[in-house]
Amino acid sequence: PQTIYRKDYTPPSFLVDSVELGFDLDPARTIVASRIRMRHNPASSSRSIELHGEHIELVQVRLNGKVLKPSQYKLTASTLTIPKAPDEVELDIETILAPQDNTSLSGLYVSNHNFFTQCEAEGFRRITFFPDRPDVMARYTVMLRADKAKYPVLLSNGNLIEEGDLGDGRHYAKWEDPFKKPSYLFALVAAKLVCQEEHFKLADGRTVLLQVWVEEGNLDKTDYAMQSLKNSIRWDEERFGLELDLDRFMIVAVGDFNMGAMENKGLNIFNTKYVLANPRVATDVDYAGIEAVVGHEYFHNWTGNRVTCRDWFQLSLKEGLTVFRDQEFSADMIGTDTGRAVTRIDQVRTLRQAQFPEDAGPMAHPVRPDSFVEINNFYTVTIYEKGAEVVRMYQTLVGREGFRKGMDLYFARHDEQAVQCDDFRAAMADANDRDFQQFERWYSQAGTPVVKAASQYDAAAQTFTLTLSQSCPATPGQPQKLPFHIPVTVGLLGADGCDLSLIVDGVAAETNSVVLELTQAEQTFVFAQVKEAPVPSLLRDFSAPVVLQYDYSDAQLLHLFRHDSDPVNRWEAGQRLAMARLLKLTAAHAAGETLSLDDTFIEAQRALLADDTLDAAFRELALILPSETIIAEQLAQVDPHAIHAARQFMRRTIAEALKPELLAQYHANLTPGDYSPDALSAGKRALKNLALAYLLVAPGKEELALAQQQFDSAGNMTDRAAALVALIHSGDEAAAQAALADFYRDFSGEALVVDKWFAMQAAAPTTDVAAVRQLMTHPAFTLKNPNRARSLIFSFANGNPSQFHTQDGSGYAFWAEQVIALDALNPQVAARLARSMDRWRRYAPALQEHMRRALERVAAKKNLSNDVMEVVSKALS
Ligand code: B3K
Ligand code: ZN
Repeated sequence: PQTIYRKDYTPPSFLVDSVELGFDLDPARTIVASRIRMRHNPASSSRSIELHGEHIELVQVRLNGKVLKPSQYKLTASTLTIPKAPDEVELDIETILAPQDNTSLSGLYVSNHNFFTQCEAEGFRRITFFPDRPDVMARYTVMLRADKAKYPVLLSNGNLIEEGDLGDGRHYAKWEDPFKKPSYLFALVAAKLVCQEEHFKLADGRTVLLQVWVEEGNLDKTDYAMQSLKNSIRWDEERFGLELDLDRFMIVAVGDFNMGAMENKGLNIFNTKYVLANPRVATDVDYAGIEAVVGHEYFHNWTGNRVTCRDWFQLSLKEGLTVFRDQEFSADMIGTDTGRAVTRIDQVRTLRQAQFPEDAGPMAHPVRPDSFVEINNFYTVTIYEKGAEVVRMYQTLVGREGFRKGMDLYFARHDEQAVQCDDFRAAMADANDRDFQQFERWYSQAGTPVVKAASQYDAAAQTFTLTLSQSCPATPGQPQKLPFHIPVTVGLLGADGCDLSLIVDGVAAETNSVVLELTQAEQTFVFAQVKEAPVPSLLRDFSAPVVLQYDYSDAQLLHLFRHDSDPVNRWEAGQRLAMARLLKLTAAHAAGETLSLDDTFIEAQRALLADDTLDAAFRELALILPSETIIAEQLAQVDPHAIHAARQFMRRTIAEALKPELLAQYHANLTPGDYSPDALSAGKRALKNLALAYLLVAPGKEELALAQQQFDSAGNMTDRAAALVALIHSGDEAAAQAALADFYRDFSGEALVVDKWFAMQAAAPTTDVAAVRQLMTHPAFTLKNPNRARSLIFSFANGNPSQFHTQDGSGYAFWAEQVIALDALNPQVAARLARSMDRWRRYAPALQEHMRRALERVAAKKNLSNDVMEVVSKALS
């Protein structure tokens, strides 16, 4: 496989003014006629037309009306080149494809008898020959023709300008997109679907048509997606002054989809998981996911579509920014300060669970990568979540208003252009008169920076001196790193728990927190008029995606855990207290010692649990122990069984010690009445269900009865699923099996709920490889549907460490088999599963050996996709 480098970028030789596409849709033989008007790009020295095309049959190509002979062009498995073309060119190209055989779900494919497309990043070339690169932006007109009874709904980007019958049982629809766009934003849908629709008034007075399209029978699950879409439109108007630029905006749900959703211009296509919800089938987490993803795809209309990426190395330009926007949207929708903090804590957990490990592993890459083999492998937590952190840091450095000024300048400069991350950085710098030269390293250097803090209090001088130093571990291809520009938000707590007022390096801060800018390898900041020895609250609101090290004593952490005015750091103090204990317990277990837990931690948890002045959602987060994955990341050598045993011990000890409080909270946080997914109610359910989970760690009859009762009488999926998980983890195998059978019987017709049913079992520590293999024989299981494959196989490999990493290596052998089987169907999904082995070098030697063999077995497979090959060869290198 060939590596593609950012430094090799060259401008396109020809620019496209317009594209007319005609589709005669047939699952076995779809004919695509394309007319492309092109002109030579003065910025290019090449005169040859370079088109991409894959897995499609070329029927004919005409240039300015004349049929080209095969000698007049060069056709390879992935390109069509026409040398020495004139300045102005009209190309007519006819291709044939078989959507029903397309199991990769990239390009034009069939899902449950309906047609859908997915073109990002490079799927358009599976439909027709085209300069399939994001810096070629053109206007599209699309004519769709299909059987009317089978495909009554024909959709594409933009506006419907004509529709009618063709006489032979077929009909047509013609769509025109008024905006220039890159090919990756093209979409069509030809399907038997129904829609919920609404006319919606924009801030500028225009009325637009909003539609949510789903399969018949799912119409009762579209309300929340529609509501979220309307909220998104309003929010972008208010927060960023950005308006919907089309007369019509459509969301379409499809059951077979590689990722969450896709922002095609005016025609967003969604995984059903992020559209369909009603209280019976969807959990609070599902509702929050729908709000976030509907927002995310809608916000792409400006950050991604109107202003797009010059090349795929700039992917985070649109993804990091759009994730930041959807995060802010979700936070603003809750509206309260703690609500905002709760969303922030969730973001930090995701970073630690997934992004920090990526940044420390074989696939580590900068937010703006320098090379890749397969771009689809780079839709990563680094590009998305770390990218969002980078955008957030601008806002931390220049403030909300300054950030808005930067955004305004970005759109003023680059509307309808394909640009680079540097252009965004320049807009932020210029609008705020700031120097963001050094900030560029956040884009070019991979790895998670480590910030070490040390402090000294001088009682006589009343000064508090904080020394911050930074370093960043080596990552593949980057042995040495230069200092980053790191905003470190700091507050100081007095003995009474209140924030002290701050005077830093002679300047009085306006608020209780100050943003220190760490730009050197080491820097010292002096706080003046500090009347008492403070406890520093460092990296408030997680102001930078770094690992912060400070030698806190337990007493200091307990102080922060009780009093910090910054809820994120309050939570963080609890995590630090827990982590220190988990690491000790893990070592003790490995050494065969008996385990014990001190009262200090338990008492702190007891006080927090009973503190009704705190939001339930916050208390729930503060009570969750760091995950086994996050614990593993702290260790030079990972023993998954010791980690599991340590964490389970700690859970059991807490559960036993806090039983009365847990029961009290269980009952205090019931949410009777009609279900509502709002943050307050969801927070109560989360705390109540966490209490239930704890009570079921080592349950007696009463606790089992409580879970059973909740399972039987739950009025919503959040409570039902939580009760089922609690029963599965209770150790009462009979109760678990009975509940699982009931659940399946009640929900076998709901694909997304069946996914949950598989996922819960896959992640249970009682489920071993043999049990997963058994589940694969269930009639509802199929590898072909990505959601289903993820629910069982990914949940096992990534969510059940103590069973996946068994001593005999059978988990890894299973992994290798499934990667290979998936690769034959869907390389993108297979490559995601391949990532489960990223951290193999950190495991105990015996496990490592099994893991290496499993990786080698995959790497040795003939005809492996580039997708999987890139992942396993980087892991092995
Ligand atoms: N832009 C798409 C992701 C496409 C992934 C292609 N492998 C969804 C999103 O980020 O909104
Ligand atoms: Zn996105």
